[in-house]
Amino acid sequence: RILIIGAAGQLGSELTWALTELYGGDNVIATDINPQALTKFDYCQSRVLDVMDKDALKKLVVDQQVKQIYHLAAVLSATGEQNPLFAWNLNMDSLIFVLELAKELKLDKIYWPSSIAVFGPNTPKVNTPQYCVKEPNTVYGISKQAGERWCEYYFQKFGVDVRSLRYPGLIGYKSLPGGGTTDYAVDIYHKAIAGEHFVSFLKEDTYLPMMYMPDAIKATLDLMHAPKEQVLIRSSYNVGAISFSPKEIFESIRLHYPDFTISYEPDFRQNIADGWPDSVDDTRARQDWGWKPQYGLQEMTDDILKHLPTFTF
Ligand code: VAH
Repeated sequence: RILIIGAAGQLGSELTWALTELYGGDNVIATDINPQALTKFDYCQSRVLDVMDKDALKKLVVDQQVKQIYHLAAVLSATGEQNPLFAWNLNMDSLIFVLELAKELKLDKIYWPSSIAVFGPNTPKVNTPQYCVKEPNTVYGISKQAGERWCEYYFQKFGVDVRSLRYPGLIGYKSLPGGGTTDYAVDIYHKAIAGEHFVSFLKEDTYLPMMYMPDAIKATLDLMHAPKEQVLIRSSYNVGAISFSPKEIFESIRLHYPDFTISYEPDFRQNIADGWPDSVDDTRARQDWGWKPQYGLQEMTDDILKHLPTFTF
């Protein structure tokens, strides 16, 4: 069976639906700390699970013959800055426990998301390389950088088949973001459809690497389905798709909503975004396991604005 930890999050929701589609509801167990959020999963199994409850997690893995774990539970970049030690403990303690469990119980595969947050202010900003200086200045970024080191360590030392992607900002209409610095790029669509003015917490020309959720799901499943010998990077792969600024995504939406308006009120998240790349070099993902994004900015906006008005959460 496949266990998803943090299934009710922005990425978790969509991965859970995709994995259920692929493997059938009996083989997928969606877990999250938030019981209400689990009600959206009516085609797979679901249970409340606090990822910090190690005994409960181990019991679930053993009792349910779990062979793969998608460990998505984490405190994201913006929230992490409000509570640094809690974020560090949750993000790191839970990952190391999952890796330890994989080693002890010889699980087949582990998926763990990294992020462009591993890069910092002195990383090359344009076409950021797979290998480069990484001095993240957020707790979230530090935890993702340390997490990548642990993943590679457990692969090299104990043969744990753990795989990872450095996601850019993820944008989708089927779930809401949870405390990240790229959340504005989801919220802006909801405001446009509601006919409301949008206030951007980033400056109009702040470029960030972004990805439409269908591309993120495809990248994740392509990586997880790749033959082991093709997964040559066991820290985490750069994956890119689109790069845009708040002004550009606003303009792409205004083609559909001519009266839509925006203003810019940068807050503490501007500082986080300024330390992240504008775009990433994902040559290795393309070479090793055939990564290829499908969606550009306008295709994403057109697809979201086609579905979001009638999507029920
Ligand atoms: C965040 N959405 O903003 C996440 C992601 C690249 C951004 O890691 O924290």
